[in-house]
Amino acid sequence: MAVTLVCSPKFLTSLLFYIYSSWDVYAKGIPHCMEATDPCSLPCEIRFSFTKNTEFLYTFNSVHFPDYVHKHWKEDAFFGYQYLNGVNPMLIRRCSALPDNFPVADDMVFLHDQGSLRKEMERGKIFLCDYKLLDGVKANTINLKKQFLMAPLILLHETPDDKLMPIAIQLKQTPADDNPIFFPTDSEYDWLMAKIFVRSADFSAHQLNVHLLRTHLLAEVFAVSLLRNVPMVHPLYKLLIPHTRYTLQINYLARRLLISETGVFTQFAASGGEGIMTILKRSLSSMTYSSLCIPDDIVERGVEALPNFYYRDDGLKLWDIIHRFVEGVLSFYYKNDAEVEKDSELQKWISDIFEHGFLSQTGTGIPESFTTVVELVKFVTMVIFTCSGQHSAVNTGQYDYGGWMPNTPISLQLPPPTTKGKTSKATMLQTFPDVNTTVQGMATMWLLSKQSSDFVPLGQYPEGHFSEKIPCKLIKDFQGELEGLSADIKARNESLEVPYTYMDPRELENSVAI
Ligand SMILES: *[C@@H]1O[C@H](CO)[C@@H](O)[C@H](O)[C@H]1NC(C)=O
Ligand SMILES: CC(=O)N[C@H]1CO[C@H](CO)[C@@H](O)[C@@H]1O
Ligand SMILES: [Fe+2]
Repeated sequence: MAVTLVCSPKFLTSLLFYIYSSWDVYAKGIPHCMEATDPCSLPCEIRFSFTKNTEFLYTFNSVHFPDYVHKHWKEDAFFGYQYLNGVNPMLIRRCSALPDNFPVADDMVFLHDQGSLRKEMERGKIFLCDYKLLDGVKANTINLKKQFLMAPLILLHETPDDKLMPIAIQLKQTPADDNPIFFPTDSEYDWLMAKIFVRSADFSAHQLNVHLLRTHLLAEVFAVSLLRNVPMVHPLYKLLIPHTRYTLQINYLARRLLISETGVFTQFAASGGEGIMTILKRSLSSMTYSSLCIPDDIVERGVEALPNFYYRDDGLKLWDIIHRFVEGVLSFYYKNDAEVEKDSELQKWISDIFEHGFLSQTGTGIPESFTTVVELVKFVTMVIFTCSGQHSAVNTGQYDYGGWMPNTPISLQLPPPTTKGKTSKATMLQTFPDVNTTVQGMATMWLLSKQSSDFVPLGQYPEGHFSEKIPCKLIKDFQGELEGLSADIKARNESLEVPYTYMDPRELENSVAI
């Protein structure tokens, strides 16, 4: 159905309407975007090629991963696994003290013979996922029916056999008699329903915060600031422009087709409507620089030692490879910190990002200016990593994990159980979204997960912006290192039941292009 929508002649015409040259405010409290009022003015460098246009609109491909999910979606181990290697690996953190609003007592949980909850917490084996971002968000109305969106808290245990198992779920933030804490020892459908409400909350938190804001909208800010402030002959332009390919266009489409008043997300997701802006604003105000830099983020979340965390393993290696490349290129052009400090175009680039992307919030830790080469290298590494590996990690698996609806319901239409022992299979089926809502969600996730044929993999620079010998050599080295990582990931995959490929450099694009 979403496909019919995108194929309409009106949509085709609208594709031709565009401009990028100014900042615009789509909504207060979220990053600024390009101004999009006028036709045809995107330079071809950043416009979709014809192949991509037609493909985005018409092609189909089959993906079989949803069959695997169909088989395993009810399993606790698979539920835990998705916090590491599913589409949202960004939420889980080590739990060293229970939050006050999540009163799980030692004797409530069963820890596979591993002693008390407090002991396991001290050993660093207990993890928390907290969806407080969704607390009090007004849920949508779909097909004239009120929808339900929870703000759950989930406690997970790393078991001696290296599994990550959910041990307690509370669906609302405030403890109360009608807000029970669910356990795996509850009845089959009480526990399953609790997990379903978590998966549905994860859909909204992932799509709006982790995917839209933290990759798409940021990538647009980096790109618009580059186009506005940095001339084509500047090394920063040459280095970053390939990492902005198609980004402005895909974001224009996302605003028009997903989150506009008639957008698919607005109409069919539990957080559609005013919920979108509430969540985006809260997400932006809690977004920090360190959380965008994977080496810092992993340490801050205390997840350095979690087993089977391939997002982390591949992501850290990818970050290092990008960092070495960026360091090589930028230290070729900037011989000392003073050269960074007095480059006014570079300074304008970062100050525009600070102002229009992070709305001048100093608490984010985002630099307002650059004073050293080291700082510049780190920031540019973050930009390339966000536009390539990070976007792939949170984008590519959307249909894999969302293609079997019960694993990722985009909305739910009955409230969760308020007392135990009353939920049945019939309640579960009535809680799932209407078929027409499901179809819209699945068609969209399918479309957004597929790779296009004019895809440019990370580190390939067909436009050849650099001509000097040293940068060209650095590009070759970069490509060689990426090949090596790709080979390592392939070899690792051989022994995995579910291969993790979202950070394989061969499989990911230079830019946020879908
Ligand atoms: C979607 O399905 C629901 C429930 O079956 C129905 O009431 C509603 O009219 C349908 N909406 C559309 C637009 O077909
Ligand atoms: C999905 C994927 O890329 N799987 C690959 C994992 O590794 C094995 C062995 O190299 C390949 O055969 C799979 O295709
Ligand atoms: Fe995306």
